[in-house]
Amino acid sequence: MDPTPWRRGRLLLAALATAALGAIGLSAAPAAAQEWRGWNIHAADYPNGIGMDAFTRMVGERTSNRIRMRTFHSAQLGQQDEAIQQMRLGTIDFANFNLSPFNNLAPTTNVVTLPFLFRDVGHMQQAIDGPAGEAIAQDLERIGIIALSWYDAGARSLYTTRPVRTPADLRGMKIRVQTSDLWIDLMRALGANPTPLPFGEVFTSLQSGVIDGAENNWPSYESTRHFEVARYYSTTEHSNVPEVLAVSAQRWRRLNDQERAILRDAARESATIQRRAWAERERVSRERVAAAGVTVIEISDRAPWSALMEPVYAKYAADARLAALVRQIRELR
Ligand code: GTR
Repeated sequence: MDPTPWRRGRLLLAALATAALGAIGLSAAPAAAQEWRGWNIHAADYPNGIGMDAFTRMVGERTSNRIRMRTFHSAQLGQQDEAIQQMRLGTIDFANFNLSPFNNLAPTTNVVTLPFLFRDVGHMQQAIDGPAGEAIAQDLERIGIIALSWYDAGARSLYTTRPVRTPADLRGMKIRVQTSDLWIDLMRALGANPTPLPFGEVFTSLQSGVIDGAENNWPSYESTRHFEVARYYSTTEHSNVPEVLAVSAQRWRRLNDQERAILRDAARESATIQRRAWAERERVSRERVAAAGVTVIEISDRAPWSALMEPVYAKYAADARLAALVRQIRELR
């Protein structure tokens, strides 16, 4: 039977309302709330956890809880390489990652990992908030990961069970690296014996003597308590590789423009919060390990270290696109 004129009017109004809401990116029926699972390698009180919790809170508020995010801190959802695979499959929805574990998957991440590339943290931020960040975001999107903002990770230095003052002291020492070819070659070029291991296995490997050292920033050295077993920290500051706050492309595809803008803004604001917390935590971590009696070996002359890095640049920044990016980063003032 034909709808009555009255019902026809109602149907028309409903159709118009749906079209109008559609035009501004909302759907007429209230969308079911989405539950998102987030991965974090660090504890909740680490600067990155603080940043992620700020991000999820803002997204919840700004979407009236249509997108409810929960971060599983302390690698509860697995180690880093597995988490990257899960992000690509869409079984983890968002995460904060260091960029090094992407080195073998996204070529431009090698550039920001390169040893002794950045003059200081300000220079690194300029690059990652500018040309390097744009190039890396494109590379990551190709592997199913949407970069939303960039977190600080300070400078990485060596820490060992025996004192290391010069590259010669490193000769033959087994040093843990992240799973990345660049890191393996970098450590080899310094004369060490690189040992790729997940972050969560470093403490016991140091304790049992499987490795003689590792390398990381002050907050990671301190928060993991690696300083209790590797008592020498040599301030080589060999890499300033930053981190990304990212969303799985599987999820991203299903968001409307308004939701995407909310996520991007919240991610950028969370990066400001993370960076502030980072600067503070670097200072606190350094004090804590000094108070625990760690020997800090100040490396004031980095020339003998950086001189050995030529083969790493030759291999990982040779490609024209990557070489151009390195040049562009060096020219940033
Ligand atoms: C930390 C970083 C982690 C992880 C770790 C490692 O500084 O925040 O994401 O990459 O280093 O060395 O595995």
